[in-house]
Amino acid sequence: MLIRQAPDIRSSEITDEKLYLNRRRFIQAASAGALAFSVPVGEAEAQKPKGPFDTDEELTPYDDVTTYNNFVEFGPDKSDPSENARSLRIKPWTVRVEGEVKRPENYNLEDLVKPYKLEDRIYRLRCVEAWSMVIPWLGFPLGELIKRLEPTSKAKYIEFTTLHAPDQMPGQRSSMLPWPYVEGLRLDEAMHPLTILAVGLYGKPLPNQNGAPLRLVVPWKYGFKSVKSIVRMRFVEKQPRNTWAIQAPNEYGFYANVNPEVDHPRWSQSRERRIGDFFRRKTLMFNGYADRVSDLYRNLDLRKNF
Ligand SMILES: Nc1nc2c(c(=O)[nH]1)N[C@H]1C(S)=C(S)[C@@H](COP(=O)(O)O)O[C@H]1N2
Ligand SMILES: [Mo]
Repeated sequence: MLIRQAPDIRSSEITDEKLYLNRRRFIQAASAGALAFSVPVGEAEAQKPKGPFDTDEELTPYDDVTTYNNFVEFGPDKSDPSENARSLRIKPWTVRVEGEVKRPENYNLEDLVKPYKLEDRIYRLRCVEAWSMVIPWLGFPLGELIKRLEPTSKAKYIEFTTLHAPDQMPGQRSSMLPWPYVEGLRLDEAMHPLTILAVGLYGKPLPNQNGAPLRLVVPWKYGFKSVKSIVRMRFVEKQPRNTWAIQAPNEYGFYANVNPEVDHPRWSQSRERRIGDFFRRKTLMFNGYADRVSDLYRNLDLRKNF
């Protein structure tokens, strides 16, 4: 269940790499999702990491990124989201911005995203849990959007909420988690340039199972912080409660910074399996982004604030 046979992964890796690297023309993605953007992914661009945070590690194949998912709204198993997420309707899509902010409004997704030149915005980032992947996200820094929305001086945190639509999300018809899924960030974490809102991956609009049409990506935190299919962003004074901390407060906290030195109550967090690899590797502090983000937590006991 957790890993497939190594040879299978290898062959799919080769196919996907080829597909990706040979995509020389502009991808007209308008018909595939809610967003009408076109992204040139040429051979050179694909091979050369160029963003300030890009890793040069091997990308996880597209097929794995889009079939090994956690999205409990579509079922508890890693294969469920890719099988069940077709029922999600992402057009039209509205994001409600509210709370301690000067420009509260219901934003049409296209309007929210329009100012960002997405063709310049490919982020090759690691994400981690018990398994890990390297994904070329397409998106923009959340901080740029926050500046545009102008939070008031009272805003200390942002709460993000996923769509609640049991007719489209079969998992929401059961009580596996308290719905809708909610996550939060401290404002300075949200403003950090490594925190991005993703609208695509591998040069294409996000597949539904990966959180279409808009999701968070916070690469130095465990995967559950990266909330999918966002319909609301609320600027608040107090630390929001987040779904997994509500569900299992002794196992999951608010911060969820990747910390190999602190065990989860039921398992070690010191190693991870990179999808496609046979052996586990050491998990790095802050998922390898410590030099970029550890300053955010100077005054925080990371053992207590997990
Ligand atoms: N709405 C929502 N967002 C979610 C989840 C979820 O169940 N529902 N799962 C989280 C967890 S635990 C992980 S590991 C990542 C997985 O993202 P991926 O499927 O794109 O790899 O999504 C996160 N975002
Ligand atoms: Mo996860």
